[in-house]
Amino acid sequence: MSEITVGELFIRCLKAEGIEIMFGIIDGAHVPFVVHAPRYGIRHINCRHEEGAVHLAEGYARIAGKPGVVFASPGPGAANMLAGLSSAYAEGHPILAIAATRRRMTTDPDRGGAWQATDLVEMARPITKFSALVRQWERLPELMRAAFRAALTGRPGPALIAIPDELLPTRVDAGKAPVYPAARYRMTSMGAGDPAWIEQAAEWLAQARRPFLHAGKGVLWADAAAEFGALGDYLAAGMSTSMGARGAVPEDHPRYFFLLDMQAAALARAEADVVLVVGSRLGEYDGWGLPPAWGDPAQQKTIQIDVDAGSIGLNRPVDLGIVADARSALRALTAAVQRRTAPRAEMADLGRYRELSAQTMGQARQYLTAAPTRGVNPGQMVAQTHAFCPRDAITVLDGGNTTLWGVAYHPIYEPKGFLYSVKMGYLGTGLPFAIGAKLAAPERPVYCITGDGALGFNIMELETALRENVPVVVIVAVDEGWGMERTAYTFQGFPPEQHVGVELARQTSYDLIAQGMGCYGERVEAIEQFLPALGRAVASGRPAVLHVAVDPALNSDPPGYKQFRQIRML
Ligand SMILES: Cc1ncc(C[n+]2csc(CCOP(=O)(O)OP(=O)(O)O)c2C)c(N)n1
Ligand SMILES: [Mg+2]
Repeated sequence: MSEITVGELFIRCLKAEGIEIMFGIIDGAHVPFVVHAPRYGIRHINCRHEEGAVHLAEGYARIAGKPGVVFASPGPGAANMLAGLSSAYAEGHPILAIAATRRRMTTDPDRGGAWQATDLVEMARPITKFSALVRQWERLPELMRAAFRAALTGRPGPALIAIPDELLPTRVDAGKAPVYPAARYRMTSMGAGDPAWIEQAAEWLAQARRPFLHAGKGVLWADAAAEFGALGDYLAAGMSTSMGARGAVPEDHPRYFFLLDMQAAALARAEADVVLVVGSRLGEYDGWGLPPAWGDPAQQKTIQIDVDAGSIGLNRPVDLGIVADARSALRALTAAVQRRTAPRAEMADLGRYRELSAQTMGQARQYLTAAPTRGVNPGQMVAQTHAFCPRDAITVLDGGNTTLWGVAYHPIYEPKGFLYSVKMGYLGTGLPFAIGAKLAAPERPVYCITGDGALGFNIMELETALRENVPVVVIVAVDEGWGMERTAYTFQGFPPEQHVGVELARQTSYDLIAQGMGCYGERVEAIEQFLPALGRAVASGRPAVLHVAVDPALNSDPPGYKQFRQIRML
């Protein structure tokens, strides 16, 4: 008999899934499992808030292409995780949340007056794909498999496992609850889909005069950006991506249509005869895949490829739905197209669409040239960041209007080069996403462009970044307020003296907060100071914060504000 603790069994279950890193805040209850992590080659990242820890794990999961693991203490610690899980659930990112609970005698069910008794399993249910309490240690491996299976099958998402603290130090016979590798307990690839349907899709695409391809985040999750682009190039098709999948097609590609280039994208899609949608549910920011943002589904053929059967035909009717792994399916589809037709040289009417794009770009440029009355034009801050960072940088956006400037003036060129809380607009995710991303890809530069309000939510994670040696660069646009809400008041017709609750203290120095935590910090008051400061921030080799004083008036009137509202009214 091989005797180990349930805590060690827990770690073995993580190892079976290939977990190399986990996030969280320690509690005495966790000691029996965390103590084994180093021996199994699992690095623990000690965070400063459980919500932040989930965001770190989410940023990590997106870039690493692996589940993010987070643990939290009974009661408040695990409750703090829940807000973070709501993000991962909405965004469709796999997180395994582990919550210790207090002894079952007092908490299952709550006796009344018990220490740290919170019904985490029920609270997590609507924001996870699986949520369960481990009542018998013998079922631990099985429930862990169920959690990973749920998190990683179909559209990914979070799962929660709760475990009573008295179970973890218990010594047990490991032979009675075998642990085996991931490939033996869940689908690791959905394959290329039904070959007959791939042939049908290839037939339509080969005959199409105006094919159009749209990529969702599923393309990134399947590592299929190269295959997506190859098919688009072979067909000389127009291409677009969802907001979350930005970078799946380099945004300087001649046949790429940006989400906020709304008129050109809508027209190109409306005039297509065959539309291929890969790894996207066509949600709200995609205009639901319907007119006026897209063509009439009755007049065009729609092919949809998705790993999740439940996402097929969800928002736009399809003519052909293929449940498959995006990369395998795109490879098979491209080969089948190549057997039918020669590569196409040109996209019909590209010039006409590009005229519309140029008009939109022209309008956007006006914002860049506006002179600030004090501080910096936030658009110039973003444009200079863009010019500075290499093509393979990972850019993280956070904040209100700051994100609109970021979206307008910072094209993304590489897959997995862009992180933003698309489904939630969840302030405070930026810094933790950036740290998680850098942990997953230490060789790629990571820049977080954030509002001052947004940075405040999880700013203590700078200490995490310093301690764990994760040099991310944070560029904070300081307009001393919740800028987007100033815009919302103005938009609704209220003058500045009626703007309740939008001001933040002008005394706050984010550069000094960073320095106070041992990070690099510098203040920028004029645009000429920006690039040299950015260079020094990167050269410091430490986590860095550039406090950029932006003109509050300019920041209250960013490009794209109306378009963002407009999209959400379709
Ligand atoms: C967690 C969370 N709380 C509140 C909001 C509502 N909200 C959206 S934008 C915004 C203002 C953001 O201010 P800041 O981060 O400073 O960026 P700015 O608009 O000033 O550029 C607020 C409060 C939200 N989206 N998320
Ligand atoms: Mg602000």
